[in-house]
Amino acid sequence: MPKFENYINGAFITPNDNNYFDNISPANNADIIGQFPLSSSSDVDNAVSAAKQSFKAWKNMPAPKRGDILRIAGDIFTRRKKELAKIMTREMGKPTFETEGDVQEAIDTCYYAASETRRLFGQTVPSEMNEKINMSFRNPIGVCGIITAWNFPIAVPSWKIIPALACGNTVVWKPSDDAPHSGIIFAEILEEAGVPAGVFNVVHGDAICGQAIVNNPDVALIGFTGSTQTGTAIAEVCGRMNKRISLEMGGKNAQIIMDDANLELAVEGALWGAFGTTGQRCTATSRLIVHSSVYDIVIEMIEKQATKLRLGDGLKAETQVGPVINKKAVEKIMSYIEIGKSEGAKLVFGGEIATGNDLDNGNFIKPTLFKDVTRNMRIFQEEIFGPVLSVSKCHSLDEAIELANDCKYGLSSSIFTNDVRSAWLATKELEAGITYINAPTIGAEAHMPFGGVKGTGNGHREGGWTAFEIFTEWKTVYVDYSNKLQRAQIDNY
Ligand code: UN1
Repeated sequence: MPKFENYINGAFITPNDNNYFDNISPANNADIIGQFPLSSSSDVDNAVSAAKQSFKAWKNMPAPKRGDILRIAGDIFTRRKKELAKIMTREMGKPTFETEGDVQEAIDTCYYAASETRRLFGQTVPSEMNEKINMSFRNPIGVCGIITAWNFPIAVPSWKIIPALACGNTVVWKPSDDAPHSGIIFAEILEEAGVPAGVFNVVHGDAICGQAIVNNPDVALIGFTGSTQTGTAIAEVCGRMNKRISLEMGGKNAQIIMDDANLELAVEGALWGAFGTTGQRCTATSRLIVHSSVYDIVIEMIEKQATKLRLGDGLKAETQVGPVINKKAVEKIMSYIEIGKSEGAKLVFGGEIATGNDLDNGNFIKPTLFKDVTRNMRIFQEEIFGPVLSVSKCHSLDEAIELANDCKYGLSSSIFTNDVRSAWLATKELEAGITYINAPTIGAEAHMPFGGVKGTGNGHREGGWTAFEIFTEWKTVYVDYSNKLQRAQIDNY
């Protein structure tokens, strides 16, 4: 059985306590991918101290030179895209066409960040006084602790790690224990690209390891993607320790279908939004809000196509929907299906574990649709993170928007309509960080702000330029060349 190690200070090394966990394939639980370190806080301390020591040299490297390294990382991700996609699929399940897209997002992020290192805008503004210059620069923050989920094992970590490095920070990353192999390849790629030893470190493990990163006083910033419960707990610690924190948490994203929509397109969007990645995206469509005059036909159209979706091992070319991540997820999703039934929602299709042939050894749940879901039901309100779509009826645009907003999360949203006014009213009123018009709730691009309002985030946006706001802080500089003491506010007026 292959054994993998932490990546600390430029080398793959054994965890201090010599403890490891098995990485199990969700498509076939008999397939053990390898053993990965179950790190303790002493491993985290070593990684943080390497990151701390390498910070000065890295921050002092001219930003465009750091960008050159990240551009090469993009080239290596490109070269290894297919190989890496297979590794990701084997450990987290989604089909290879999706994992290839996942790697592509990291490639886009590397090239985007590399070009931003030639800008990293500051400001130059007039002074109140003569012969004085006012300007501001962006400085890196220090050691960044990055903690991520398994559903986008390369893309989402890249949204944090690559801009953090571009800005001159050093990084300690804990990948999810459901997708650790992807973390190994990420380290190999950054090493080959020329990221110096200690600048980027990977520590594998469970919550103990994550907590050690959050609690380490030398970690100045935490970037987290995961559940609202964990993110909120991390934020409490960071609040006490005065650390910067950027959170990407849960979602319960709604797609609205109006009576004037292109229904074929809207249904295609709903299928991809709800059952792509087996519903395991923060941006997944988990609520569909359909105008009463097209409600029955839309459900019929979805049923016809969803029941034909081919479930299976994501490594097989014909697979459209992969497994869910682990047995705990199966239990959680199945319990929500029971909750939906007991709340009085009508199960239209799915609702059970998929069995037969290649499915018996994996974690497969049939795409599931509930109709007549009302706002007070838990399946309308709570994040399920699986292939379960809840459909609710609306009678007007106002009601649709009001239903969509009746939820504690606010990541993504979507409306299918051919009416310009409806599209713009929805854009204005939907309480979500992202709104798609005539596209599903998924499909974010690497150079645009990504994040949510309400229970989804804490005001930060990853992706695009906004990530550079997270990973820098301002240095303000005044240069007085008047050769006399000029006292602002005092001598001036
Ligand atoms: C996530 O849902 O966890 O827009 C990230 C999308 C992807 C990224 C999703 N590009 O669905």
